[in-house]
Amino acid sequence: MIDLRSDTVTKPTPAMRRAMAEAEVGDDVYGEDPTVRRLEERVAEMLGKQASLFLPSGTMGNTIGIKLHTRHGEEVVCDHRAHILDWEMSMTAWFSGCLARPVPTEDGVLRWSDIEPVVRPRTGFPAPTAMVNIEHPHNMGGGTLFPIEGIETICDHAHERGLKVHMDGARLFNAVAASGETAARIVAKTDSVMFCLSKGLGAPVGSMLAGDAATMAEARLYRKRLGGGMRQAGILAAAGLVALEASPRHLSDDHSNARLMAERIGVDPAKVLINKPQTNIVIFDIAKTGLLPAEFLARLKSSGILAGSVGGSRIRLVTHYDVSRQDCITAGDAIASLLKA
Ligand code: TLP
Repeated sequence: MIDLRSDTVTKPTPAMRRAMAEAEVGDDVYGEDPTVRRLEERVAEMLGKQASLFLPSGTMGNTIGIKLHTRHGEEVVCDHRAHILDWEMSMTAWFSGCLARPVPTEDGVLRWSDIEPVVRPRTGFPAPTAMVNIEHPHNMGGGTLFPIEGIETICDHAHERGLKVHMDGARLFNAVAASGETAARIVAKTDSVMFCLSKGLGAPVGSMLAGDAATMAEARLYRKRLGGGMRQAGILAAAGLVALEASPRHLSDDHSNARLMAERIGVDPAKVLINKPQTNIVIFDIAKTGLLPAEFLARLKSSGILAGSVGGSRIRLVTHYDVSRQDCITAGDAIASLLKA
């Protein structure tokens, strides 16, 4: 099977497994796991933030990020296809007691001019706006990238208005590979950032949340409340450290494989693909085939290809280090002939 459902399906590399077997560990709820500490220090250094926190998942990172910057009854501005809005079990409401204020965008990439009109003051009638969520790269937008100036402008204006900015950077290192900017520059003006070790970087488990030291000390308490206090987690952090060192250099291959696959799919690309891939995600629309997503996916599966349905008539393919260039050619051609038929 060529598994293009997500980059979460990657298996740990032999180097990760070795590091896991040999990891020095302690009880991380007591703050005594040396490998977790090493990972948290390394991530803080790479991102230019004072501190970071190792977490079981990206969803927990976003949940805590939102909690840190809001109080019950406030609003969180995001785009209308944001992961926090559609794919995280309404944690914004469930854990933080806040409303999401979705702003329509073409491709997930917000501009301050989209955000400004929905920022609500503390006048006693509307729910006041507390924060802005930036998803970079944008998953359901098709792996799209914010321009660095766009991120900086959003942060500057948000801060002037007393709002915080959280970055859902689940695939931050894909953004680094595609844009050539450093991770530290991308996140410099954000108040918090989450990224996943377990997506394109290939670690089996784990995400990181970073920000200033006081905010991360508070984040540690929310992690415990959510049941995310892990004990000898150094076994997992060890794989994360390998992922951080070894994987970023392979991400541009994933991006060129995604572009290649999109080109092979390319029957009438303007009408089928939602955009030209900038990172490792290809999304296309099967509305004109007259097939339901489940039918289309079943036909692909019978040709040895796994893809995912991401709402409406949209199908998503995600490249990663466990699919080769040849796999992407095979998948692209199979999809093209299915679309033609
Ligand atoms: N995304 C998953 C699914 O949930 C859709 C995927 O296969 O792409 N932010 C973004 C932008 C994400 O894409 C994801 C996972 C998360 C947060 C949540 O991370 P996890 O799955 O670790 O909770």
